[in-house]
Amino acid sequence: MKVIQNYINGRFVKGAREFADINPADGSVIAQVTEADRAMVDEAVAAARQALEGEWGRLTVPARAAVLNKIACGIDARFDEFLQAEVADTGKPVSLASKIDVPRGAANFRAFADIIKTAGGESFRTETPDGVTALNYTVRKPLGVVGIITPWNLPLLLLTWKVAPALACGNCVVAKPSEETPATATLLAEVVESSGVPAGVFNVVHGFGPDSAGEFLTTHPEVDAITFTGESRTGAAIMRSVAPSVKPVSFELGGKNAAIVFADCDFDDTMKGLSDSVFLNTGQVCLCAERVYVERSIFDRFLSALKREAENLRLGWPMHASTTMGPLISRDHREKVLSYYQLAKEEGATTVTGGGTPEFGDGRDNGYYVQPTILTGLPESSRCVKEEIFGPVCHVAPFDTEEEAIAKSNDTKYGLAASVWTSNLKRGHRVAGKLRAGITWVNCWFLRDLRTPFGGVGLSGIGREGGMHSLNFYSELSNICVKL
Ligand code: NAD
Ligand code: 6OD
Repeated sequence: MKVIQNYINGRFVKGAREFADINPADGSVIAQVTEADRAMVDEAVAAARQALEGEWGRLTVPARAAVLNKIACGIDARFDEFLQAEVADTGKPVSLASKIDVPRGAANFRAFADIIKTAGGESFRTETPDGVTALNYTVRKPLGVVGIITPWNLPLLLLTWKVAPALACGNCVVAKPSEETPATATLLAEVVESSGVPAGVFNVVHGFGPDSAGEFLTTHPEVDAITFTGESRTGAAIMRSVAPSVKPVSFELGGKNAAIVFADCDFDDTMKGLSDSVFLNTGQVCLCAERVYVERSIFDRFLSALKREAENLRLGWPMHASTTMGPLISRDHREKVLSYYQLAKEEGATTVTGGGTPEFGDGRDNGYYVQPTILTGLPESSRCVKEEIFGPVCHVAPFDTEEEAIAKSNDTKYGLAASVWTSNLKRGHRVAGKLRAGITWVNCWFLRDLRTPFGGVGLSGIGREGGMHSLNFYSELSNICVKL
């Protein structure tokens, strides 16, 4: 049986305990993962701190950018290994992982290599009333040791989204990937090592959250900052852990995203985009739409078309090229999603399609598949309309006026993403400007430019990453004031 190891201070090391890495498509064990205990997390943090003082700390910005580009090439060179590991761990269709997850893993390193090379600073010439003149200018310094905690839905993409800017800014990193999807983090460690990154700069510790590697890392006094992507509730727990040492945090958390569909939309394009926004990655993208508001005049036509889209999804083995929807990540997560399917019925929903589990008559029956599901008829106050489900499911409701659609979309404690579908671009701009979300797409979804700010409002997070926003989180900006 394959063993997935930790990577600490430039060595691949086993922990005292092991846990199973499960293939969600059929429940089989892919590998054993060795869990880092507290002493191993301590060792990783100490190695990272020491590496700050060594060769890494002395590298120039162009040299660091060159290392990042080398890591990107290293991912490209082992594309198939990353692809197979990611698909096996997550159960996502190979067509999706080969288009988004693995290429983005490499693209994140290339993007931040470019961004750090071209980033300028601020400067001000100061003139006081009593005739003193000074020049102020900013310099960027690394934060130090950055703890990175990531989830299972886009494991490589979301890890590299944080590792790349952290390294670009000259930090050293200890990363704790999700216990559900450990494989590509250790593969990334192999690539980082072969790219000539000194020992201790990049470390991977495997394990769980509470009372395991996640908590050991977030409570560690020698970690200078925490960047976390995951559930809002976990973000709150981590906030409590870091509070005593007042560390900077960047939190990318959950969502209950709305889509607004106007009657004047390009119906076919909207249907394709909207269907992706609900069902892509089995609905396990933080940006997925779980609340869809449709202008009443096209409501029935829209519902029938979305039902057809859902029923045309091909639930299959993840490595088959024709598969368009894989399983959920785990047995526990399937129980959670199915409990919402049941709750919807109890809350009075009409289940337009789905609502249960598929039957295959083969090994997939031991996996964690659920049917893509469309609900309608729920009051806005119901739990299924208010709480993040994180599965292939949405609630569709009609609206009569633009104001009503905006008010309903904004009636949430979350605020990560939204989308607006209309051929009237004036309205698209207007509505997008009124939605309370970190990103609003008009006539598209999950179209990402890595230079743009990414993050959420309310329960969806704290701070922004992306482009210069990442540099601002992963570095300390210092002002130098020189009297002239
Ligand atoms: P999760 O919060 O359960 O776990 C995320 C990570 O945190 C894992 O590595 C886990 O081991 C670790 N963890 C859990 N408890 C911890 C603790 N007390 N201390 C330290 N670490 C701890 O999230 P998940 O189930 O892996 O991911 C799904 C969630 O992530 C959804 O809510 C989704 O919306 C959210 N998400 C948000 C974004 C975003 O960019 N806003 C992106 C992807 C996923
Ligand atoms: O595309 C990205 O860069 C990004 N951060 C996506 C997040 C998706 C959440 O599940």
